[in-house]
Amino acid sequence: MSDIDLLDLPLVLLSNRGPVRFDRDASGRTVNRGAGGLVSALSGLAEHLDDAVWVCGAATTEDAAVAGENDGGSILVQTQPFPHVADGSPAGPSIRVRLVVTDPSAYADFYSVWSNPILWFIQHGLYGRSLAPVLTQAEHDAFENGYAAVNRAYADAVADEVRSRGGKALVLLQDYHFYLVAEHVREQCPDVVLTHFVHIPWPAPDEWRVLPADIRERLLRGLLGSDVVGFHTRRYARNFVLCAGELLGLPINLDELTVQVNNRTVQARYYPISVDPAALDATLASEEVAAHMAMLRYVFLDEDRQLVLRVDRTDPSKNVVRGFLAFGTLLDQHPELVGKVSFLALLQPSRTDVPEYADYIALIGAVVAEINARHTKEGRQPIDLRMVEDFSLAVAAYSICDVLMVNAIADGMNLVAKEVAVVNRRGGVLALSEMAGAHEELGEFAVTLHPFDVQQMADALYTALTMPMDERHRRLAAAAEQVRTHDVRRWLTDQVADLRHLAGFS
Ligand code: ADQ
Repeated sequence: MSDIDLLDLPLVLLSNRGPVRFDRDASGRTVNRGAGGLVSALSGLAEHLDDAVWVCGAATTEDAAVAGENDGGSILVQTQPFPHVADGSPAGPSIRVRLVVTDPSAYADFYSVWSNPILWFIQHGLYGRSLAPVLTQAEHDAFENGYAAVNRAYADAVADEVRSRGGKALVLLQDYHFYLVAEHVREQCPDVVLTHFVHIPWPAPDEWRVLPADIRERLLRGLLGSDVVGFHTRRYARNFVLCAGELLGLPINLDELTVQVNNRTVQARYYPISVDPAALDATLASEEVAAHMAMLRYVFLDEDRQLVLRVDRTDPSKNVVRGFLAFGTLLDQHPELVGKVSFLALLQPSRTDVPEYADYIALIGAVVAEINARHTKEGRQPIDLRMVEDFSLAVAAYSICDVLMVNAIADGMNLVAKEVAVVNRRGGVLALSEMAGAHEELGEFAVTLHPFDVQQMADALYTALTMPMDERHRRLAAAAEQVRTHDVRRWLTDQVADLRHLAGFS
């Protein structure tokens, strides 16, 4: 990690969910590491540096207690061989963590009113618009007292950490929860070098007109406090620059993807996030995955049968309902496939406190029941819907599926497609939405899905299921090569290299 070795400035990270989580069980306080590719990639960076701190939200009561015991300051957590608060100098890799505690009702307005659903829905194009959203005084208040107030609290914590490091640091901010943070941090610490990475799509200017002018302008100006605003794809970066031009009237350069803000030039860049192939290979080699694989083969793949798979959160943006409608259409139009092809869906219930998400889960159940009633043959149901979060099971299914369906309405990247490309051993075909960021890298090896066109998706599934085996293996090998050579480490080192350049170190 040569660029990271050369990182001569302190590093301050900010994300809503952090690298560790404190809980309490019968034995007392417990410390666990956060899950997921993003946390492991950023943890690898933070562990590697002498002077780094990770600012994040106190997610549990015990997190808040730890923050209180340390007067809101940071604590040093040794992460290996097992996570624990370091006593003195740590004897292994460690991360300094600062847990930010905010007022619960402000946090609820920040998280469950503005971040999810309003920003998420706008950025994924999920509002039907004839009846939603309805912005009342309650939403205006939630913005001021929730989103803006919580952003200010996190910005103050970040600025405090920067000041305690002499006022100059590299700052990496993550995602749509914190669009107002960069501007506040820059006001307090003008010498910072700051990247804000947005993990979800950035839509064109007119989509943002759903929000009142004052709010959308504040969000944009907040982000423009950064030196670099990072996205997964060039399309999102271009949309962001267009927004700055059209909604704020700032001078922009669409070729160079820059925005002029007073005497500063803000750059929109794209860094496609990815997976950790070595970690996936290790998971694939585990006994747990082998046991799941044997079970899945027995249930779904005897007698030359085929398996279509999807693995998603139950988020309306993932388009699960239309995906099942397309599979139902496929079976209607190709009765010879009934009993020969199964659809396994591993769905992780998500954000069930948001009414639209709860309704969506109910709709998924109803559509599956209807298709299964129509096409059950010899006691075998075509769709196996499992509401489960089980990564080992998911990896086992990734490795043996014939087709992976990703038909998102919009998706910043979609890591599931990249995971399958790395671990599939059956010549699995990616059936990939043109609206997923991953399509820019993997589309040429995939069968493209149009997420609103159920007939097109049914036809594409048929193409994938009947594709000659050598063609399937050729495409899968090319997709795997693309992902292995563009892994999550590269996502991070490319950003750090750009920041070093901005900070004048190269
Ligand atoms: P997500 O919307 O959560 O991420 P995605 O990128 O597909 O979407 O990542 C989901 C992860 O959760 C994958 O690692 C997947 O294996 C796992 N997962 C999903 N369902 C599961 C289940 N039922 N059981 C076990 N594991 C499951 C957001 C953006 C994406 C972007 C990422 C990273 O919406 O577009 O790719 O952040 O930037």
